[in-house]
Amino acid sequence: MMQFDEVRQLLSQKRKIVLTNHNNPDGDAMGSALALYHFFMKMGHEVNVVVPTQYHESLHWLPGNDTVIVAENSLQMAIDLVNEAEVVFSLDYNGLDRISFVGNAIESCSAVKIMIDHHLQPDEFVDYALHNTQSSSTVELVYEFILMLDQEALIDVDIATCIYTGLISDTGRFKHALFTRRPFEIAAELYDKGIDPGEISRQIFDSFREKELRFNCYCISEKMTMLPEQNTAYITIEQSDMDRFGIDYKTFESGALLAQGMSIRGIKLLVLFIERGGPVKISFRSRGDVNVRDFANAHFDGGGHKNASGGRSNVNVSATVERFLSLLPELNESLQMV
Ligand SMILES: [Mn+2]
Repeated sequence: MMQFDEVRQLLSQKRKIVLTNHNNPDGDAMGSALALYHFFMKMGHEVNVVVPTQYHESLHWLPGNDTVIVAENSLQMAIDLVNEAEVVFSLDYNGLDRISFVGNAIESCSAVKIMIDHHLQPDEFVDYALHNTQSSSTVELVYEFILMLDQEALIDVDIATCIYTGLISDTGRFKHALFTRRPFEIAAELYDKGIDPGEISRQIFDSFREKELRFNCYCISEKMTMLPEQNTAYITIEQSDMDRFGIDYKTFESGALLAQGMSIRGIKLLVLFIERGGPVKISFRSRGDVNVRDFANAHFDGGGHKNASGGRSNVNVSATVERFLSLLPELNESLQMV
């Protein structure tokens, strides 16, 4: 592992930098990449943002979005950029299995690799890691990274806007992932840089297309099963459901639907099963001591955070639900706690 002084030294000369984030990047992943894009450009580096897959259009307004290279659309260009890079950043992910398309290139390239991330159990594929699971978001650590380089003065309204986007995305507008006071302090600093918090919040959270809102409401109304004894609900979505509403599974952003489900009074666990091409994708949200990271990790080839995790299953949706229901008693004790 490198020391931070070596990182500082490395970045004191003009470098070819590639910023990467995870599959189906969310507000934190895109906010981290684009904040650092603007920051390193201002430092005088040659910078490219390479993301593995497409992402939701509610993030397309972010400053710098035009420069983003989507590997699934421009694979050779993405791989060439990684291979030519002198420094590669891994943002908001800590395992190469989180980045299809460019994972192999990142593993084998000769660049210095730097991880900035807040997920549990990082793999060891980088030369330097700024990693803290107590951080609300990766952008929080991006902000700290800029401070560590003594470059706070370079943070302008574009950089601040990208950081604030990640902050409100991962905390659900300061509702969760708050282990410290730091997110509030950073938000105040960003406010002083001239961001428009109301407008950013609207862009991220109030940007449904009609069909998306109708689809989410349909899922809650028709596709959600309550298990009142377990304070649990689950939602199943099959390809035909998405087709009916013209929803593309590749860019479907399930965060809002999960948040709606978790707004039921007394709910402790919400599980979303989505058929999307290959394996069934599973998302878990929980409250309090219901540890969905360990549960996803033990049974569904997944992981994440204690109260927000994901996994997958190679059998169809109904067989996956059967399996989930047979395993649910494992969580009974924490589900019954008041
Ligand atoms: Mn994140």
